[in-house]
Amino acid sequence: MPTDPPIKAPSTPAPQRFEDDSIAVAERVSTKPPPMYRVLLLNDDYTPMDFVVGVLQLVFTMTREQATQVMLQVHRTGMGTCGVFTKEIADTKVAQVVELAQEHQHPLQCTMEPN
Ligand code: TYC
Repeated sequence: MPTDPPIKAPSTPAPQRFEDDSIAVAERVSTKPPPMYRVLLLNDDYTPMDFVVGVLQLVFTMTREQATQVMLQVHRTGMGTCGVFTKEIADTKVAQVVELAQEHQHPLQCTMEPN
């Protein structure tokens, strides 16, 4: 029985030839994964614990138990990870946390860093 050829990573495609004899050559095909960003929550002395848990559930779709663990990690150590995302998603989540905190007049801070 003939064996299948090995599966290869996508490479730069062959030059495309047109009827007018012109040729289009792809410069490069990128197979790199996108850069990822870690979203961090910072501790403060004023934001209520229940509020932080609610924000983590809402913005990061955590269960109440997961959110409580992250909140306590932040409360005890000063900082904690909410998740790792592509830049656009990390930007959006940081903005959502900051907006919720401002709406409720809590000093909760959220930031992101390259992972
Ligand atoms: N330290 C806060 C308190 O004692 C709770 C808290 C937890 C605040 C996590 C911010 O990111 C935070 N009420």
